[in-house]
Amino acid sequence: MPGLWERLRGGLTRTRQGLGDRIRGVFAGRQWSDDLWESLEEILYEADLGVDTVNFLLERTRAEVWNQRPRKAEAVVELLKRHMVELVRMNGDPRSLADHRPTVWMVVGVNGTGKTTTVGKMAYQMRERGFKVVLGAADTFRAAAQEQLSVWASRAGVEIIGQGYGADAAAVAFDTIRAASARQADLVIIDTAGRLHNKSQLMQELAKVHRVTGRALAGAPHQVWLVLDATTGQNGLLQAQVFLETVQVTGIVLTKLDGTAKGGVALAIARQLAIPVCWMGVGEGLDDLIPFDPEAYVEAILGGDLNA
Ligand SMILES: Nc1nc2c(ncn2[C@@H]2O[C@H](COP(=O)(O)OP(=O)(O)O)[C@@H](O)[C@H]2O)c(=O)[nH]1
Ligand SMILES: [Mg+2]
Repeated sequence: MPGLWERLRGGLTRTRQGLGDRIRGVFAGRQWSDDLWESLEEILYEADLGVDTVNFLLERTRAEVWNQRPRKAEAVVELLKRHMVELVRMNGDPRSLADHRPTVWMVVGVNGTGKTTTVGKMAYQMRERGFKVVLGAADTFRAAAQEQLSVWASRAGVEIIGQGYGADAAAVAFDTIRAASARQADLVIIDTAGRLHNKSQLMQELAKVHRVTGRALAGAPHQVWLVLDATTGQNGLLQAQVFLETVQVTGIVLTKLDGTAKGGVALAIARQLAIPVCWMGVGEGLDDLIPFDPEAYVEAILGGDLNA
């Protein structure tokens, strides 16, 4: 099994081809000159960073280039990298568990972004670390939803609580937390629906799940993870907005980074949503969820080979 760094680098291959490799193609071995700004700007735009994020990063980099007057073009890339790392840095570690048990995580997002898959991967990872995990099947809108989560629960070797298709999602969340408390579990992860009959109904349901969760256990949910599909790039950010207005999202899971060149969208998320990206999905397997690390991420999209 390849290590975290190899998996991250592998998952971000297409993004690196669009960003790092192109920048190196233009900059490698060259002296810095101001007409290179234009090439840099163009490459960043094409990587789907968005106007605002590109301007933000380039303004900061420009100010430093002005002061430091680097000779080599590669030195400018190093300055840019530092600003990217700053941008995606998070405070503390939202992935660590709360002091008291159980910690409750709620997973939300548009249908098909990878919520259920992410819940399964998180469960596996936390169980591997020795925690007792219970899953709540609160996507009761689709007939097959609970079954899909059950498959992940058995793969991950954790328990699942559900009431089947059509049940009240908030009641499922409540039950799950009560059962997990009784069994002295460490972590509850609640999967939710991404689609109901209409958007406002979905948002009402999520708000209710959130509220009832807090009634089952004071302080819960401790984290609300919003799952965004990286292949949707900037559009995904627009979709995210409605979730942000409804539930207090505390961190982002960026999925499907494998097979897209839009992995730079993590920078745009940090800048436009001001919510940290905390996890990256790089495949469909149990092991394909990587805790986000700012330095490693920037090195993976812009860098040469760290291992070299
Ligand atoms: N390649 C890839 N596929 C993913 C990833 N995460 C989820 N998927 C796939 O996306 C599809 C939808 O996932 P699902 O978890 O059912 O989404 P949900 O509707 O949000 O619960 C499934 O086919 C998953 O295998 C990822 O990180 N990479
Ligand atoms: Mg699902």
